Amino acid sequence: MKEKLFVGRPNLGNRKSFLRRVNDILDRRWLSNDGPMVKEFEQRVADLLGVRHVVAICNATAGIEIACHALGLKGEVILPSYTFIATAHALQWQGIRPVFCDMDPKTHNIDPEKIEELITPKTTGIIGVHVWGRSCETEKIEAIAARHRLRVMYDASHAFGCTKQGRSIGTFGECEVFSFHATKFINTLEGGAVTTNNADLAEKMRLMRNFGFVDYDKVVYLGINGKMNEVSAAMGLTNLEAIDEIIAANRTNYLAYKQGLASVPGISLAQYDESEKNNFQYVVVEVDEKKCLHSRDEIVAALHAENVIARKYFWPGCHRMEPYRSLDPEIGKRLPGTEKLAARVIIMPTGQSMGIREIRKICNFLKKLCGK
Ligand code: T4K
Repeated sequence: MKEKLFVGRPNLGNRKSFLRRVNDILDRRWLSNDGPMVKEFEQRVADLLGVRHVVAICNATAGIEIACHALGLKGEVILPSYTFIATAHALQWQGIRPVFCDMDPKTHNIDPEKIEELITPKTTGIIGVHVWGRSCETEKIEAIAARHRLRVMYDASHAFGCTKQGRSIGTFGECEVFSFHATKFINTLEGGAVTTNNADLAEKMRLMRNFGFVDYDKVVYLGINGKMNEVSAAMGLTNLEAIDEIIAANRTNYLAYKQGLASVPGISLAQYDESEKNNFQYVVVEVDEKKCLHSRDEIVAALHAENVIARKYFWPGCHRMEPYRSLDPEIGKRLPGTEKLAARVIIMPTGQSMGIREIRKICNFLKKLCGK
């Protein structure tokens, strides 16, 4: 490739609409602190997901922190190790111990069968992550939580616009957290949101994202600065107007990869259930080293040499990153599914900026590289 192709190239809505909104913001001289653009963005997201409350946040990591704090999580919280490091760090940063659970290599999500054995008297909650936007097994997770009186929230960073049995992700658990980072399906430059049907929880999180202020001179909670600014909300509103185009581009790309890689020995593509709404933001290739001519790392290196900057999300798993690795050096033995899958996955470039011709070239390259 002449130019580098990246995973996470931002999807962009109509530039003129965005700039018009930015002009309005400048005219109003209202740049942050729960401004009109943020309110409009929250309402649009609520309508789209069919959820009662949306609290826009400056990024998903702060969103997870605020949600954990508002839910009163402490002690130990169970989550998958196969996630972006932010899910674990958001806990550790607040002095809560992340307890890593293995995942199911078939779904790439937390394995509910492995949760109960990790519960101790210190456990206060479970965070499921809808990896690649494919929902985790919410009924099983919530049944375990109910049995043990634990709180449940989801990291839905990947899952905006996705459904589980027709119901929008964003409406499960006590709350769910989305990321609107530049690399996400819908971006607000940087940003995130917590969604919930619980009015009290929503109100608490609204106050906590603004230092706990309830009035000009009155603070009622420990809070942080988690506010989304107006320009981010303008970007979000503009990109939401293009949501159908973005999904269509991602789906076309996913199908092109699926067709192009169908006959490559040892290479398979993680599937999206077409009976659900998906955002197709991640094209996830799995390499079976027993059947493939090359290892996952050799394939990634070969792609990089061709300017295709594929990624190894979430290698090597949170448990093998600091500080968790030093805190529990033996933990990998309890996470065989995570260790195996993290060593097999390659995320391919997709999104609006990718063309079918480029995808065909990539697939043909992989066919030549790995074909027998
Ligand atoms: N939970 C989960 C499950 C998550 O996946 C994430 C974020 C979070 C929580 C936390 O959400 P936020 O607090 O960020 O809202 C990237 C993203 O930075 C990160 O947001 C995302 N997950 C993760 C899966 O991917 P890196 O370390 O790979 O970022 P980086 O800088 O290497 O960027 C990825 C690629 O995107 C690059 O190859 C180039 C391209 N890119 C990036 C930016 C920012 C662009 O083309 N343009 C851009 O503006 O983490």
